Amino acid sequence: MKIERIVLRQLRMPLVHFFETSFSRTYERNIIIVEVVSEGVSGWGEITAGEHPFYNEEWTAAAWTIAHDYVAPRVAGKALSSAEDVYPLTKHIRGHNMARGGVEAAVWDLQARLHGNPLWKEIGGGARQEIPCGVSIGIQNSIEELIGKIETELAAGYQRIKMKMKPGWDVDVIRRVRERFPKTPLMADANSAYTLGDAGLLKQLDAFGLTMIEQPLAHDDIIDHAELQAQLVTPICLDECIRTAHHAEQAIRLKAGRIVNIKLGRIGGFGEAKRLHDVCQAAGIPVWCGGMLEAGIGRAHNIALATLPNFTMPGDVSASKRYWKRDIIEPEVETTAHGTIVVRDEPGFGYAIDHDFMRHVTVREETVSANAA
Ligand code: OSB
Ligand code: MG
Repeated sequence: MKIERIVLRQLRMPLVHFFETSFSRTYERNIIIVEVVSEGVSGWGEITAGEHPFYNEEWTAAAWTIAHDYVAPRVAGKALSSAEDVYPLTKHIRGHNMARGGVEAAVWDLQARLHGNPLWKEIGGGARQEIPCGVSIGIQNSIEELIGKIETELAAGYQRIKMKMKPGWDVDVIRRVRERFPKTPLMADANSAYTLGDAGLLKQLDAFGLTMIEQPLAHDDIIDHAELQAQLVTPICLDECIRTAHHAEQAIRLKAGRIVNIKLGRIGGFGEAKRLHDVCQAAGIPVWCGGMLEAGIGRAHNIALATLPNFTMPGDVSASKRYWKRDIIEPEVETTAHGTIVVRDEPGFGYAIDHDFMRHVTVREETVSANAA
């Protein structure tokens, strides 16, 4: 598989509703799409970095530079024996897993198409034909609005509700939601907004029977999470602080959490995501697939990932229409009335790209070609 060229496109797509986390409010996404070409076939990936370096160190503008100046030149022109080769080829770029992972995932999609396989089969998935779905609901302007949104999503069939939390939008909000929805599987995601000094406040959440609390402490911390987990009944789920399979080994050794959120971009692509999946499975730690407000290509990649066997909990991957008036794929990602997404069997990521619409939302495009020399 010789990679002849890599095309980067930056898309600008407004969200149907703002999405607020403990670190910022997003109205519009600036997403980088990666196209890798070999033998006249294109594979597609999505770089999942946010617009600002607040979730992790990556953001659109920097991810473009890293992908264009560092990742693409290390992959273009290479004769790869497998998509597995991409992760080691770019490993000496420190951090920037999303920029690396967007290119890596595109090469997996290309390999699947060259083999005539659906992506889920190419990565060794296929443990389920339907993936269970939850939703992630951002911080709202009022508790009433949050409750209204939860009602809508439960009526649509989603299997669990994740609420974003931050200091000032935590115990009282979650108590109200639990009172209104006594039986619903609920969880909360703090995106690193607390410290160990807040253990007393976080312990109050044990009263609400949450399925888990996600990344309460610093984005790069494992040790304090272990101390907090020892004090909590509620399981901790780790997101930001797990960037490699090795981090998960360390977190498991220290008992820093009982569940792991796997995000394809945060972990640098399918190769390391599979290794992370396997480390967790061997330790009896369930995983689920997180999201980064992806457009259709990233969404479809998440669906493929969530067919690996240890993705036993509902993830954050949900219908396109929750984010976009119009998605860049056809059909859009849709959910069943029982809150699942049916996995598709077409080669590659399983959906068609709406090229006209993608062109319409493209604000920047550059090609990195294999150097003839
Ligand atoms: O922490 O899981 C997170 C969105 C942006 C940044 C971080 C996170 C999220 C989500 C949304 O929770 C997941 C989604 O619906 O795509
Ligand atoms: Mg999270």
